[in-house]
Amino acid sequence: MHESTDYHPDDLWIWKGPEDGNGGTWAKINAPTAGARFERDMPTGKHPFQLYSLATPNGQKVTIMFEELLNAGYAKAEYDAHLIRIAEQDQFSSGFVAVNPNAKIPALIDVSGDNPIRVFESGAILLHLAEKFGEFLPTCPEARAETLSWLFWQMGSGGYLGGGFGHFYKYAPRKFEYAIDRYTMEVKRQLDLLNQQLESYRFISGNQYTIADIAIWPWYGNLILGALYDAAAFLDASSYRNVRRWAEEIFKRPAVQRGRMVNRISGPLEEQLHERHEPSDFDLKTADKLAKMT
Ligand SMILES: N[C@@H](CCC(=O)N[C@@H](CS)C(=O)NCC(=O)O)C(=O)O
Repeated sequence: MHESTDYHPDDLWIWKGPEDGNGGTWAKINAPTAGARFERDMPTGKHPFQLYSLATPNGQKVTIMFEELLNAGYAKAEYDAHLIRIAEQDQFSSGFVAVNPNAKIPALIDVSGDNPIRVFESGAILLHLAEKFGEFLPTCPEARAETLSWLFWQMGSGGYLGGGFGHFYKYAPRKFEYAIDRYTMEVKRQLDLLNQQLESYRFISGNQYTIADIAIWPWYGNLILGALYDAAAFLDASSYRNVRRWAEEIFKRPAVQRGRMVNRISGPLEEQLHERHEPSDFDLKTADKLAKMT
C-alpha cells in the first residue's frame, strides 16, 4: 500500500479552504455550503428548451437526447445549449442556481408550455423529455419498468465511476491505492454486469434503444472506448466484448456524434461546439466556429 497512514480524523472536520489540502482539480471549486455565490442572470435563446450545460458525461446525456429527438423528426425539441464552464464556477451564479439549486450541470428550462418548468438532474431531464415526446421510453409496462430500472441504476452508480474511480484515478492530487482499488473493483463489477446484460440484448434494456442507453453510454461507452479518464487499458476494457460492441454501435449514431460535440470545450477543435442555437451550427467551418466561441 502506498497511501499515507499518518492521518487520523479530528473530532470535528474543519474546511481548510479551496487552496489548501482539498485542492484537487474539481474538489477545489467546491465548498461545504450550497447556494449562489454571485449575482448573474442566465442568457436565454428563442427555442422551447433552454439548456445550461457542459459536455461532461452527464451533460452529453441531454444533448444526445435532444439530437435524437430532432433526428426522429420532433421539430418541437429545438433547444439552445448555453455553455457553463464549471472550472470557472459559472454554476454558482444566482441565475444558474435558480434553475438547479444543486449547482451542477446539466440544468434545463422547458419554456414550451404556459409556464416555464425547471428540471435538474440528468436522469430527471431524460425522463421529462421522453414523457413529453413519447420517445425512447417504451410504453409496455414490462419494458418501461426495465428501462427505468437501468436509468436509475446509472444515476445511482454514476458516483462510483465519476466521483469515485475517476476522481481518485485521474484527478486526485495524490494517488491512494486503497481508494483506487475500492473504486476499480466496483467499476469492473459494473462493467461485468453490463457485459452480461448485453450478451442477451442489443441495447441495455432490451432490443430497443432507450433513455437507459442514452444515460449509460456517455459514462460506460466513453470509458470502454478510451474517451474517459484514459483508463481503458487499466480496466482491461477490451475484455468486456459486449459492452464494446454496444458502445461502438451507439457511437456511430448521427445524433450521438452531434450531441457529444455540444458544449464541448476540450479535445480536437472539430469536435467542439461551445454553444448550440441552430441545427446549422454543426456545419460551421472551424474558423467560423472559433469566431463564435465564447
Ligand atoms: N447527479 C447529477 C450530477 C451532476 C454533476 O455532478 N455535474 C458535474 C459535472 S458532470 C458538475 O456540474 N460539477 C460541478 C461542481 O461540482 O461544482 C446529474 O446526473 O445531473
